Amino acid sequence: MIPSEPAAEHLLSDDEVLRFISHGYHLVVPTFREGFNESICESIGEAGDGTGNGILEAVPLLQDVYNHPAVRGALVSLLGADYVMNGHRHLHINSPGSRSQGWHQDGTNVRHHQIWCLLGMYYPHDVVAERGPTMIMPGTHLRNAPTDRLQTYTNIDGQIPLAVKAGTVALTHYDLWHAATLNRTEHPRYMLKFLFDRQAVPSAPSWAYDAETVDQVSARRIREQVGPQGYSSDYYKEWELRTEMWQWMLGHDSSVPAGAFKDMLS
Ligand SMILES: O=C(O)CCC(=O)C(=O)O
Ligand SMILES: [Fe+2]
Repeated sequence: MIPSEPAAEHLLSDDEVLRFISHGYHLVVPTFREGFNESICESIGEAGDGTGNGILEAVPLLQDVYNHPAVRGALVSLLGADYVMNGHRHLHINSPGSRSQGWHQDGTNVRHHQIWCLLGMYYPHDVVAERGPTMIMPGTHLRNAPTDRLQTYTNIDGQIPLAVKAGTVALTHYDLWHAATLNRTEHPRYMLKFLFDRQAVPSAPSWAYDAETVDQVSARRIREQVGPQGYSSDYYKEWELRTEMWQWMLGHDSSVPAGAFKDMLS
């Protein structure tokens, strides 16, 4: 499948982009051809663990996941039309009887509050709660955390297990806190992790921007409370960070040089 510009219907709305800014993730549920996810599972079983960055060569069909118009629509909306797939990717096999991972943010602990990199997690089979879903904590892409302390946290009020339907692609901000959970079933849980990089500071919205309703939508989303209810001074900081990220996405702030944060991530 040759990727082309996503049709307008596949671009995210203002509300979806703003929801990503406040929650740090967006789920895409593409409709694949009959038997597609099953074929991927079979090929993964044959390729086995240890393919590392070679998983795309081992299972070339995976390219169709990220070329799917609904997935491309979300990627273009969040990263701009010229985004690129990063060379790092990994098949995460969560085997029966595994233990939970500690909470973590991927990469070195240099965080930023723009959208330079997305983690794309594709699940080729249904993931029920018992089959070791990835746990995420919405909103934490704006919470810088010491990695050594973070891994000692256990259950957090508001955490969400990605118990999803086969074919789901979860796009998260690179800094979102997440962890694999224990697999209580007799079947391995597969997750394909691919990274996507933004190439340039936004100069204009790359999603389905609607000038008529955008102010109303943004006012609501920027102040939305994500995570545990109750007073926290962190919320005030978060509202500022969301405002800055939104202005940046709209193309109103070019003070961050292109690539400045990408260099830190690599
Ligand atoms: O397998 C998962 O659900 C998450 C794995 C993960 O986040 C990691 O190994 O960095
Ligand atoms: Fe991770």
